Amino acid sequence: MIQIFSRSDRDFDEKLAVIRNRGQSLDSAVEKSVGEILEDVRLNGDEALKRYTQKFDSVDPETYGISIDAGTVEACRSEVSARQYDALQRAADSIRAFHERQRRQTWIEQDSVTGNILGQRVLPLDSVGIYVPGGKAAYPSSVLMNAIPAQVAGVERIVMVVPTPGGEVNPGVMVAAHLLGITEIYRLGGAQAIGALAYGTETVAPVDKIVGPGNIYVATAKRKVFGRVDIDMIAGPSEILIIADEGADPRHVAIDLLSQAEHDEMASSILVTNSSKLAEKVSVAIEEELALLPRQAIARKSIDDYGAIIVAPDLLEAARISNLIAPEHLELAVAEPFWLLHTIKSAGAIFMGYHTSEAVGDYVAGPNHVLPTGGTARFFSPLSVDDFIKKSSLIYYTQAGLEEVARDVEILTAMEGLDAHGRSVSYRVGDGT
Ligand code: HSO
Ligand code: ZN
Repeated sequence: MIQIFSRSDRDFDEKLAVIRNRGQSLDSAVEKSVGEILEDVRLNGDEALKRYTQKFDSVDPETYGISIDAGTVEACRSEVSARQYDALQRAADSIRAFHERQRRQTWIEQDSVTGNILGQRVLPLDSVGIYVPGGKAAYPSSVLMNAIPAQVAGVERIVMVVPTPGGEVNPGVMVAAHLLGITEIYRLGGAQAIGALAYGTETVAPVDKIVGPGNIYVATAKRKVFGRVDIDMIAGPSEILIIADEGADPRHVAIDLLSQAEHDEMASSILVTNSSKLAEKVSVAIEEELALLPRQAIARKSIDDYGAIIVAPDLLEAARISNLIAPEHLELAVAEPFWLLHTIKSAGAIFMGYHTSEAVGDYVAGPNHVLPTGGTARFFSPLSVDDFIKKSSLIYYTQAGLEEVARDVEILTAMEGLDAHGRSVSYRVGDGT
């Protein structure tokens, strides 16, 4: 059963801390083995990749090779129905349309008095690697969400790595890649895949940035190669928080909570409501709905360990609790969601009104479903086109412009004892001796 508690409970803070701190322990054994794998890949390239892929994924390198060729990808088309393909295509179109709005422009401005020019140039990264998990979290929708913003940014080389346990490819993932025109795909997973993308091997040329979710080995490897390459955020266990008033349908709320719980045993699903009647009804509906789910075991564990219904005195207090958690997904299932929105400070994506289930955002609405987890919405944002660009500052000074600032530069350089800095300006304005 999901636990129900109240804002006024004496142990409220402790109960919330269990949810907020889940999945934060660092595992030194994982750290060590990831470090060794990365070093091995850096030194031994393809040979190390083949060894690890055989060991962890049972893929015989002689039979399969490291690359997934066009023929294999093409063959997956027949395993995906026309309806599935069309739905993926429509999702891709709306994701692209949304991300088009995020594009940033280069700007450049000239001062009308001095003639100085200042600006900021925006260029796409040259190359990006997308990690796609194998196993239970292999989602075609995540291929779209990771790759489309990179394409909109103008990234030329998008590489996909995906583990293929036993040599089996995931047709949905392959078709999503095919639909986007991604052709450079490798059968690689785990820390070795991250090593290949960061350092490069004989077969895999290195990339500038690695994005995409993965297990603890992948997350640890991404953290370790950060600095040599860029990475997106480190994905942790995900969460949904729903603020609902007495007008919300308890069954809708229950199913939405379960839609996050079925992802992962470590996922957290929280309802905060000002109605104790709703709290009771949702708790009952969760049990009924749980019984219907194929992924019942995962969802049950998530609900029992990290699920909660919190009864708050009013919606403003509910918003305060939500801000403490800074959830990845926040639903405002209330009569006036746009009014409540003003009280929300931190949340990855905000789903408003009684009709907006998180699932529409996971798939078809257009905004990205790669969102900050584990309270990091306090400072991280959803994956976006911004993640795939770099900016350069542009500075052009005229003689008159330089004369105007020369004195200040001289004073500041003297303050820091950096004479060559000072003289680089003095000489140009004729003060040099
Ligand atoms: N809700 C997930 C994304 C996803 N849902 C993919 C379905 N497929 C992110 O927490
Ligand atoms: Zn989801």
